[in-house]
Amino acid sequence: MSVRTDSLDRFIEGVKKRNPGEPEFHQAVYEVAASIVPYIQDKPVYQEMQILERMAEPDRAVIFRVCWEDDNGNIRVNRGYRVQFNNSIGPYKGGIRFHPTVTLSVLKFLGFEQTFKNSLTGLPMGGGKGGSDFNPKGKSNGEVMRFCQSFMTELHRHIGEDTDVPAGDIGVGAREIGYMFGQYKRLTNDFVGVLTGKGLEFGGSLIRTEATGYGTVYMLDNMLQHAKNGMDGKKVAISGSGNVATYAAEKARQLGATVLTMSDSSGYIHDPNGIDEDKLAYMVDLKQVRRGRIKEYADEFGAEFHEGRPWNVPCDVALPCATQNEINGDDAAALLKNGCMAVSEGANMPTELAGIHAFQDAGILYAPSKAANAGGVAVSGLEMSQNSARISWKEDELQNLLRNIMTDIHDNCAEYGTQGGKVDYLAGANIAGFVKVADAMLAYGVV
Ligand code: NDP
Ligand code: 2IT
Repeated sequence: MSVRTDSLDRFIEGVKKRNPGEPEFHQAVYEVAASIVPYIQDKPVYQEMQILERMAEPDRAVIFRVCWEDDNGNIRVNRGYRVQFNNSIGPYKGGIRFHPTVTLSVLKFLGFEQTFKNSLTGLPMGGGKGGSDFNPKGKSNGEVMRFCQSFMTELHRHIGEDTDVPAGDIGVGAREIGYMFGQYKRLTNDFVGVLTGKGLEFGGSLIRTEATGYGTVYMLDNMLQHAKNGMDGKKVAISGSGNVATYAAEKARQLGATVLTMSDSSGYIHDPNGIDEDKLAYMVDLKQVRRGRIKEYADEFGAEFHEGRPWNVPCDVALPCATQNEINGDDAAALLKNGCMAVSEGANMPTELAGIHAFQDAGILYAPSKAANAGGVAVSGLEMSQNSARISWKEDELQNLLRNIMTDIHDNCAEYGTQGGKVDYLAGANIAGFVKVADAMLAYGVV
């Protein structure tokens, strides 16, 4: 045990030294290394070939200036990034985030996580992530379009259907993907599947919009079934009210659960009667179309609105679907005290280490993001296949593929993570994701 702790500490010290001032990246690497260092203890080839050390180093990170003009004629300057983390098992693949909190550290954590997640899907995709500190809130359509065009004017040199295929993430949805795809096509004169999450008219895939949220609930359902339990009658607390939260809420309700909460960056609503189909449609119009604040939901339906996060609301299941580090140790303690028995992470790295330890110590079902939210990128992978073949698959085929991929991910995590009759889904996801990438890297020699 102490040998393992020593080598984990040494490894993390090295990562911190080489990547100063990048706390989110350190956190993500620690979370993975805590599973992988013990796993490779008796597998010297991974150690001799420095596989984990190489996996913690991105292939490259491109950083660029993005200039654009606002509606008042002012020149604005933002910073753009693309972190191409690892392409051992396929082209770099991962979303683009537009949010004022975007830094190199945030995108490196996301790109690192994406490499393991994409490996778990079983599809040939490497890991990458990009974005900008641009804040889309309060911007006009014209401003968002001009920003997206300027962003793509630089990004297009670095991506390609067989090189790097970005998609959406926080602040980047169908509208932004449309503007970026239009600019890529205009610059290169190529109509190819260089982005996923496209509109259905120009190469998008059915169910890509729903896939992340649905997949998060399928992962939950699979864990519950594995534990001889089920979704029916479960009370669910969800954070976020964007793409992932919306379709997690929809699928949870379809499988018989009651969704009590949703949130945005201003606070959360608590609806004890449950967010039904009509109320969810109202939420979509409020948050995705009108881009308003969530308190309006509470005013419309007589629900409660509170500032802060929803984790003090008693629930059986928590689905964090907003952003990173939104469940700290105290939030986890509050969830456990109120009887929460399962967590499935729609957002990337939403639980701080103290929260993860609390869930693990309590022995509840805990699906880490790299497994639980992999449905989105999995359907992105299917969009790439459809684009390459220049065909569109039917909805029921895609629904089945998504369901089956999530079941395979569950079973793979359970296979690698079962110890003493209990499944450690975090260790299982980390190890299952690692092995495929690591073995590909071994095959390539020292590169
Ligand atoms: P959206 O932009 O559609 O929605 C984000 C939601 O989270 C909004 O409700 C937003 O509130 C809230 N939010 C964002 N930042 C914060 C913050 N700092 N504090 C509190 N609330 C915040 O993004 P997505 O739904 O696409 O992404 C949500 C999470 O899921 C992210 O972690 C993302 O990386 C992850 N993810 C997304 C995938 C996808 O396919 N889109 C795939 C896999 C993971 P407000 O409206 O006030 O900004
Ligand atoms: O975090 C993620 O997996 C995403 N934002 C989706 C990435 C993708 O390429 O579909």
